[in-house]
This record gives sequence, structure tokens and C-alpha cells, in this order.
Amino acid sequence: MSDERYDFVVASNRLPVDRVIDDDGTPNWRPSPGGLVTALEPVMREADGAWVGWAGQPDLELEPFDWDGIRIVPIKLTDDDLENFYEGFSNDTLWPLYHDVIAPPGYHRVWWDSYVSVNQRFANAIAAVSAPGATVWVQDYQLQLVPRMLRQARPDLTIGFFNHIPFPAYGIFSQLPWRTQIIEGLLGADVIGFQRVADAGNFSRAVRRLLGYSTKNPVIEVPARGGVPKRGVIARAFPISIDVASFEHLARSPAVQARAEQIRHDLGNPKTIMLGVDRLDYTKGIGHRLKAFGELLEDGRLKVEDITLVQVASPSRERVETYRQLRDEIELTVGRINGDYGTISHQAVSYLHHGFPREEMAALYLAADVMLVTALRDGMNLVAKEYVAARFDVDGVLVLSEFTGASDELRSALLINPHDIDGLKDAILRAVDMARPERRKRMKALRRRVRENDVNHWSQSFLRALAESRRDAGRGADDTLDDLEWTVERAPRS
Ligand code: GDG
Repeated sequence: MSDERYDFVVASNRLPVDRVIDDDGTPNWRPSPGGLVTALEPVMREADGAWVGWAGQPDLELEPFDWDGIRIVPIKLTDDDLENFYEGFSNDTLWPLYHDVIAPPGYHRVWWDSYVSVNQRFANAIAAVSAPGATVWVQDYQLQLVPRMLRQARPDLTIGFFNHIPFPAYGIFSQLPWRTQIIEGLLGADVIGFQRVADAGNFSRAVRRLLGYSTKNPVIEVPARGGVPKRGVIARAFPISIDVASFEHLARSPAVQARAEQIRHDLGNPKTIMLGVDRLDYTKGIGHRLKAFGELLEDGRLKVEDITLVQVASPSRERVETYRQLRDEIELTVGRINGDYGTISHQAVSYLHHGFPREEMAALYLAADVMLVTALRDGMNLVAKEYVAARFDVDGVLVLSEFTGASDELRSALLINPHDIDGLKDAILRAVDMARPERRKRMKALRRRVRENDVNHWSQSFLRALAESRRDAGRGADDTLDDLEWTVERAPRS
């Protein structure tokens, strides 16, 4: 392994590139789709940084390498790690717990042990590639112990953490047998970012209840301990976003517009196309959406000749049992609705259980008169923001669950409580019947909000908070972070 050190290091469970095997059998690297890569790529290039994470295949020992100006540092995960750390503790304990126990979390000590050991592996790798006084940004719930482990090994580092999923209320969080270790793990960071103000509040309350530290929003006072002086940790909301300009650019391209027309045509040019785009996950409220739609058809308030629901359900966590069951339930419901209300020429639900290229997603957004986001709990929900960014024609209606982080910003959507099926049905009808002036007015306001806070704004405000906390902690200025701020202030606004 080389002993190069970097001033800016990002760590996430998955690397920004996936290792794939080409048709001729040679291994290759492909950028993994996703907002985080788009969000951090420009910053990484600017800062000449390193990215620590897993390459997506088990049991692979890979050397660090340079990819398009970013140092990639792969972490090996074994089959056991995948079962216990990833599918177990991350996706079957923390994920359901942090999403308000929509599904029952499993609490297993072997899963926890694996979580501790994989977090330690990440912390060791980060410590090994970080230059003296470097800035490290740790991403998401799979790595909550890393900040503390890293601070113990490298007190010279400035450490940020961002939680992409909700942080639950104390009454729920307190179920976790390892709740204190998690809180202490996170408090190793200088800045802890959350999607919503409410998430940051839940975290601060958990700190007060479990550790008795005093908090003065947004600062948590961590008292002196074992020779380490007292520190102030910032816990506050930094709502994530998307690359708005590039999404709009994509939607404006003639090929995408032509494809949107084609989609409408292929669906038989119904009066209304409704769209849902989600990972096939129980947090997304796909079942609630189908129930409301099925009842509207049953009541005769909607006619299958006039409306089609396109539901993209991209495959997700297929080795976890809860996800297998969910797939069966959703597909049974779709089959029933189509069987009961479809005709030879009109399908009620067009259900697609696969992923699509970004261009196809943009075309679907453009083709959809009504976008349904009915999550029961969602950190942010980027799909809602993508729909708005794609609608350069200032048309289309967004129906948005108030249990998404996005609903804090997108107040001009039709906000719904997905548990209230009658309310959801009324909102769907309102969206279907909405007159053009109201659609335009709402979409205009939504587009203004989405443009104000794009992903560049998100990463820069987080990094600025980190730079400030570094100065406050007396670790001096950081040229890397100061340079980044410079870049942003002078970047042309899109
Ligand atoms: C987590 C949090 C938070 C989906 N299917 C396809 C596809 N996608 C893209 C969407 C969107 C992304 O995946 C999904 O992002 P979401 O925010 O909607 O949801 P999660 O995956 O649950 O993400 C969430 C997010 O992290 C960021 O912090 O907002 O709350 O749960 O960008 O477009 N993209 C393509 N083909 C697909 O089939 N190309």
C-alpha cells in the first residue's frame, strides 16, 4: 500500500465507483449512480482528495488507485461482514429503527460486533490516508462509530459526519441496546449534519437523556475526559439536494423530450399519467399509494381509460427477508388492481421492477402529470426534487408526504399524510383535476425553492461549518477548506 496522505478524505459505505466485470471478463470501474457522488465529486477534485469505501463485491482485497483525479481507497468486506454488518445491523437494525420502526428492527449481538469491527476497519484506513490536520467527512448510518474511533487515533483531524436518513425520537431510539455507544461514536465528530431540524433536535435530546451533556442549539458541550479538553460539537440540519442545473439540462435535451412524448404515446395517451419512482423499500409507502389508487378506481372516481400509474420500483436489498416479502406484497397488489380494473387496451398500473438510466428517469418525470411521493418516513427524498428540477415547462403536480425531509422545503406541493387513505385519495383527485394556473403557480414556487438549495449549496454549507468549528477548536485555518469556500463564492450561479 502506498503511504500517500490526503488533506481531504470522504468515507462512505460504498465507493463512488463500482467494480464490474466486462463482457470479455476483465474487471473495470464504473461510476456508481447516486446523488452523493455528484454532490462530492467537484469538491473532491478541487481538494485533490481521497475516498474510502467498499467496492461492492465481497472478499476483494484491492490496492488504492487514482480515478479521474480522486484517490480511491477500497475497504475489504467479507461475506460475513455483508451478512452481519451490512444486511444485518445496517439494514435490519438501524434502517427500520431510524425510520420509526415501520418494520420491526432485529437486535442481534453478532450483528453489533460486526458493526464495531467494520467501523474500526474504516477508521484505521481513514487514519492511514489522512495527512496531518486533514479534514474528514464521514457519510451515513453505516459508519456512526467512525468519528469517535478516528478522533481517538488522530486528534489532529477535523471530522464531519452527515446522516442521510432520519434520526428518530428518543422513545424509539432508546430501544437500541447500543444506544450510548452510537451517541458517543457520533460525538467524536466536530460537526454532525442531519436532513431536518427535527432530526438534529432528536439527536440533541438523546445526548441530554443518555449522557446528561448540556446543549445550546446547535452546540453540544462534550465535557473534558481522560486528558482530552472539553469540546463543542455542532449538530444541525443541512438539507441535501440534487444537481439542479444538470438535471434541468438533461430534461431540456431534445432526445429526452422526444422520449417523454413517446412514453405518453406508448401508454395510449391517457388524460393523466401518474408516476412513482422509488427503491423497492417499505419506507416509501408504495402499498399505501396503490391502495388509494385502487380504491379510486373501485369507487368510480377515476376511470382506467383516463389514467395510468407508472410505478418504477428499483430492486433493493434483495437478500434481506423483509424486502423479499415486500416485493411479493406489492406485486400481488399490482396484479390485483390490473386484474380487477384493467382492460385489453388500458392497464391501470405499469409496474417496472428494474433500474433505468438517468435520461429515462428525466423523460418519465417530463411525461408525468402527477408525481406521487408517499413515503412513510424518508430522510429527504431526492426524487421529489428531481421531478421539480426536470419540469422546466413549469407544469406537473407534486403530491408529497409530510414525512419526507423534502416537505420542509417544498411547501407548495400537495402535502399529504400517507396513512390517511381518504386524504390521499382526495389529494390525488385534486392533483388530477388541478387547473393549469394553479399548477403553474405551485410549480413555480417549488422550482424557486429547489434552485435556492442545490447540492453545491449543501456541500459548501457543511464544509463551511466544518471550517468554522476547526477555527473555534483552535486547530487553525485549513487551506483546503478555505480554498473551497473561495471556489464557491466565485462560482457562477446557475
Ligand atoms: C437515501 C435516503 C435521502 C432510483 N431508481 C433509479 C434511480 N433512482 C435514484 C433517484 C434518486 C435516488 O435514486 C433515490 O434517492 P432518494 O432520496 O429518493 O432515496 P434513497 O435511495 O432512500 O436515499 C433519502 C438520500 O439518501 C440522500 O441523502 O434523500 O431520504 O433514504 O436520485 O433518481 N436512478 C436511476 N435509475 C433508477 O432506476 N438512474
